[in-house]
Amino acid sequence: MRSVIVAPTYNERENIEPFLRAVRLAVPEADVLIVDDNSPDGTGAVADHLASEQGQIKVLHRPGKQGLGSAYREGFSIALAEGYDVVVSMDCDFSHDPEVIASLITATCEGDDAVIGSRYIPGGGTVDWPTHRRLLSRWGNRYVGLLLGLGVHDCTSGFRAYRSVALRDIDPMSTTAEGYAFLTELVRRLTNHGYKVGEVPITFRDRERGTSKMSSRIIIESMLLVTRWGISDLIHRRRPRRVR
Ligand SMILES: Nc1nc2c(ncn2[C@@H]2O[C@H](COP(=O)(O)OP(=O)(O)O)[C@@H](O)[C@H]2O)c(=O)[nH]1
Ligand SMILES: [Mg+2]
Repeated sequence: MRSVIVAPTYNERENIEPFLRAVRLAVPEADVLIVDDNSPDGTGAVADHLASEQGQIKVLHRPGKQGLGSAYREGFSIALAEGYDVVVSMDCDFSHDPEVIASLITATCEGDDAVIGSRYIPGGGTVDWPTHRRLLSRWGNRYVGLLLGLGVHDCTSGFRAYRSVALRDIDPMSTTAEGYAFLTELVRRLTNHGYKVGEVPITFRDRERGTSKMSSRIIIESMLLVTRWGISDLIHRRRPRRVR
């Protein structure tokens, strides 16, 4: 099983070195693809240096900040073209514990087409997150559950492993969302295609270094898209019933 960890970075200078070291220790056999959007703080150059020092690390340099969804689209496209069996996605700010990567990869080997590190199943949770972030994430996921009914408890967690066959089939490159909606859209496509999506409990810790890049624009985008998909699902589900 060849696996690659795709990690988008924007202004993560203080995190990138400890992150890459922790990943190497946790999953020595996995490769890493950093997708850096020309971080003004020089994250990309630090990543390049570590890549030449440690090996098994590639750095994709993009010209400027284009959003999380766009970074994953490009990162996934490279990972799929390079023939990895499993593609892992995660943040590089230690909100996602590198120690959990192995259990996500194992779950894909044991029958799940995709596995989500979930905060909202027994054993999972969030630590140190400000109340407004906690409420937004929790209620955002409840809203997704209510409208889309995907049967997944944490659709906005970016800590995941995908079997490449399933990821390729749902064509992430044809998505357009920039932020959390991108993550929800992938779950929606996976379940619509009949793929088995598992969940592994994780504890999400607020970052200790650097700052969040998520904006209210991203949150609004996410809510609007989820609402649109919910309405569209409703219409499409009703249509066949009316015909019959
Ligand atoms: N390449 C790239 N990475 C991004 C962008 N926005 C966020 N990231 C990275 O995506 C991950 C999650 O972002 P973060 O701001 O921590 O989101 P939060 O945890 O929801 O507050 C981090 O590793 C960021 O550096 C972007 O526009 N481009
Ligand atoms: Mg973060």
